[in-house]
Amino acid sequence: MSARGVFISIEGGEGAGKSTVMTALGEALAASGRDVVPTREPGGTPEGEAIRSLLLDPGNHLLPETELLLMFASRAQLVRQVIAPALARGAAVLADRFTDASFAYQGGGRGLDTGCIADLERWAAGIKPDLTFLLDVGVAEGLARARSRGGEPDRIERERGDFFERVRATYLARAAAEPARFRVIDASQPAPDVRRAVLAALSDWLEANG
Ligand code: Z5A
Repeated sequence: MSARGVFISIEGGEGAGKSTVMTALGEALAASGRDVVPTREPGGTPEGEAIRSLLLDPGNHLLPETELLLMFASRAQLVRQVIAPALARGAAVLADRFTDASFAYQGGGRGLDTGCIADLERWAAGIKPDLTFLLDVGVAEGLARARSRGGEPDRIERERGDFFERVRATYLARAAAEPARFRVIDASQPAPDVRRAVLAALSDWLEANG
């Protein structure tokens, strides 16, 4: 665990319900008197948001390597400008995605070399979450939820189902390899049940670590 604030990330595939869970965790941490700093990736800084537009614009034809480097470019800004200062002053940082997403999407989904991603993780991010919630839902169900929101799918949402199956499998493999950090939540449950499961896991974790 970090020596100062707490760093919590929320991960999952399309339509897993990260937004709902971010809100629930933020409210619970604020109610316990913590200064809560929510972030999102790619994005979270003015420069990172510009990189996000580049990454998600369906009109751009990015190579997998370019995509990976842009994810880490956004993350390098976010860590240094927002996350590290917040942790240093004792805040609880709630990250809507962090490095696990690069392993899942660019490693699992695109097939890029995991060793290169691990090198970037060490060099460009240099920090890992203390606790990671993986919201796990079947690909078809997650995509249906995401599509029910309407709007045009972004560049990555246009990928085929097998891409998202590899993303999901990579997330689950990472969670199995690091059980102390990950809490896998069954996100196919109704939203109030997901919320309850996440808050119970947070409370247990804070009792043991907080
Ligand atoms: N990406 C990457 O490739 N590599 C990286 O390193 C990083 C990211 C950091 C943008 O991320 C894209 O960048 C993303 C991964 C990639 N790719 N795609 N595609 P993002 O996090 O900003 O976007 P997203 O993953 O597309 O978010 P999302 O689809 O909005 O997912 P969500 O936040 O988990 O979903 P939600 O908005 O909370 O819920 C979706 C809908 O389902 C909504 O209508 C809810 O009301 C509904 N919902 C939520 N929970 C439930 C339950 N339990 N039951 C029924 N319905 C529910």
